[in-house]
Amino acid sequence: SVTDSFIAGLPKAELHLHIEGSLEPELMFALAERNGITIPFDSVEAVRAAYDFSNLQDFLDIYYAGAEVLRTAADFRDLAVAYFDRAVADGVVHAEIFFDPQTHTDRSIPFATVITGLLDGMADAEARHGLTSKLILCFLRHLSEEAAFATLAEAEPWLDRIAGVGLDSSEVGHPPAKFQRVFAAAAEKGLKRVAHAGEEGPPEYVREALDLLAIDRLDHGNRSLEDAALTARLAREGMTLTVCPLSNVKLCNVASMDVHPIDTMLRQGLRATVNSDDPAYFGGYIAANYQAAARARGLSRDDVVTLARNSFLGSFLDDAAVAAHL
Ligand code: ES4
Ligand code: ZN
Repeated sequence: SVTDSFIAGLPKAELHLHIEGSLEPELMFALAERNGITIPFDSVEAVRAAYDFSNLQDFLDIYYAGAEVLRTAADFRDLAVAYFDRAVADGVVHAEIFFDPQTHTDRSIPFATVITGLLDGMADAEARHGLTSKLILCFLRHLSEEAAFATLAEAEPWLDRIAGVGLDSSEVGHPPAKFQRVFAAAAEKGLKRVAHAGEEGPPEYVREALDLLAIDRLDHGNRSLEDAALTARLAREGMTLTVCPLSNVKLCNVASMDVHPIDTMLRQGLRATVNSDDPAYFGGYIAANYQAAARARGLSRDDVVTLARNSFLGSFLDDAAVAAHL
């Protein structure tokens, strides 16, 4: 069996991490105090007790409320520094992190405040730990196409520091097709493209992400397994799936870790990776995700090494940097 120290010691890339989802309750309280904001909880324990979700929307409501304590560039830097420090302890050597600018610009926090803080945190992680990182700007799919285009326009001065665009938030009812034109515009600017699909939405949403958004990487993708032809296509095309086991169980998209499909994905030839999604909300960082999935599904050391190797193959690092990590 695979030990915790083997997993923690294995160099890995994190490819599916919402930085706002790494806001631990302790930091939430500290930032609320620093910014003179009151939050509707009496204690860290009360916050954690509220993290009991039945589905994605349940979680998103609490996640967007939690983000309200983030106000200044220093807040975003401290958030990122805390995540990177924690990730290093789990053996992460490279991280491609999502941020949700609309969650902040819709509360009148300037785009520049958000991104300068995050970039400061990224520089700090590289200086102190040698951890490399990239930023992926996510559009909130429950908002309009027009709002996504406005966000892409705001990102224009920062495009040399943004690796790609993504698509997150409430999936069902907001198919990838809604964002076809904004993804095409992002592609023309040289940005990579990823999208959450098949987390709660049907296999058809995964097909749309492939065919209409021309994604370079698929976030979650679990429901692809319901469609054998789609699964075969993902394997044939070498598409990377960023799977998030603890998230899947916490959001009730998988009944329990004992029936998580991570091993099925590997056996079907999918380039699956393991990631932490929103670790402050879902009960563990990346090593805990590897451990829980490996234990429940009986993964071998070779399987775990394959997952870590896939994380570099699926990253947006250049070929020389990927080769240096394999
Ligand atoms: C998310 Cl787990 C998940 N799914 C979709 N959107 C998200 N934003 C943050 N976490
Ligand atoms: Zn996610």
